[in-house]
Amino acid sequence: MTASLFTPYKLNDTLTLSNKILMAPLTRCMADDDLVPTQQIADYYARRAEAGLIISEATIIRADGQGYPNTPGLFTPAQIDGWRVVTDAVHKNGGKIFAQLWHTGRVAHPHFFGGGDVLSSSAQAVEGTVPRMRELVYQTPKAATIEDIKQLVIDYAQAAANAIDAGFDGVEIHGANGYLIDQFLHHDNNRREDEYGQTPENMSRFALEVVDAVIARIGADRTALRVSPGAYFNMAGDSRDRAVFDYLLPEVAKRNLAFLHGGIFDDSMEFDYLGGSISAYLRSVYTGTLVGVGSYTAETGSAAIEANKFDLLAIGRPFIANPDYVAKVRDGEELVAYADTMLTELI
Ligand code: FNR
Ligand code: 8K6
Repeated sequence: MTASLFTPYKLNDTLTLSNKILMAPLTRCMADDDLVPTQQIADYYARRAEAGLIISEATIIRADGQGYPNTPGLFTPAQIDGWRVVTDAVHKNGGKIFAQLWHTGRVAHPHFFGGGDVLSSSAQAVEGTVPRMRELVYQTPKAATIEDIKQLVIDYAQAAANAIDAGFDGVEIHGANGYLIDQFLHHDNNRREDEYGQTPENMSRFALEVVDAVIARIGADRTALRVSPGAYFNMAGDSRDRAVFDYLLPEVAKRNLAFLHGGIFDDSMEFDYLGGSISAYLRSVYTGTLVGVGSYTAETGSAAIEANKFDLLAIGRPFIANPDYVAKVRDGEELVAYADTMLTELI
């Protein structure tokens, strides 16, 4: 029933995965106060090295990208050294690991970085308060200037270079879930009237500039992208968003990235303006390797791969509950059910 997950998968001439199960990026808020990953975090990832590829928890590219407590960074020498301990531990156990590069945009809060502006595509605040820090109300962001945008692109590329320096096998650019890059891709947030707004080409410009800058530093073989064409988190959907992704994704496909990854919690969710689920929509517009995700089991994910709905399966919450997820699936052993209470500990 799950045999299709256990064959190797060649991403490109640089990287071959030993199986088709990816560990999805999972924020754990457990880095130390300098946003350095700890030895406990290294041990946590090392226990999961049997995954064909681990994608790290979202990792901020610079200080003003932080929106949650104790999320790790990749912009100081100490953070790079801390991640090197993680990647060494994963490699020692025979695994591979990509860093997920993150800037939360308007979901950032100055509480975490000592004050200053919160940047986004436009001055549209996200509603509500910061999870786990309920007293913090999100503030209205500053619309990034052209100068700000140029610097952000440079900082994504530098974080990618830092990731390689830290021993990662590659990076996944976090363009999903309503964070900075996604804030340019949806009309709910992007109200710009310059070359970064209004048309699909303009709204895709920032995402493609980041992708191109990262490729220039570390190579397309080691670069991946996660996107949420259906807005479902930190953002409202708009039927005009479809045209943005219809333009963006074939452009991304031309760049021969390692893979494209959907960003969604439940892939059975259907979006009217996309004509169906996230994976079905991505498959229809994107020609490269596609990672499916969102409330799959090994059985349903394997069946979806056999039906050619996507190529690789990312597993999130079950990997929090089962460090030995891959071995359990392979051996047909029962899995421990995930519960939110497990988030307080790194098992
Ligand atoms: C997530 N998810 C997530 N996504 C992402 O791109 N970067 C991240 O850092 C996180 N962090 C995160 C933390 C926690 C606690 C959860 C539950 C989820 C989303 C995750 O990668 C995945 O898309 C979903 O969890 C759906 O997959 P599962 O859990 O149904 O297999
Ligand atoms: C405290 C840090 C958390 C950071 C990342 C995101 C994790 C969230 C977990 C729950 C989120 C829920 C969202 C979504 C909607 C689902 C619709 C099917």
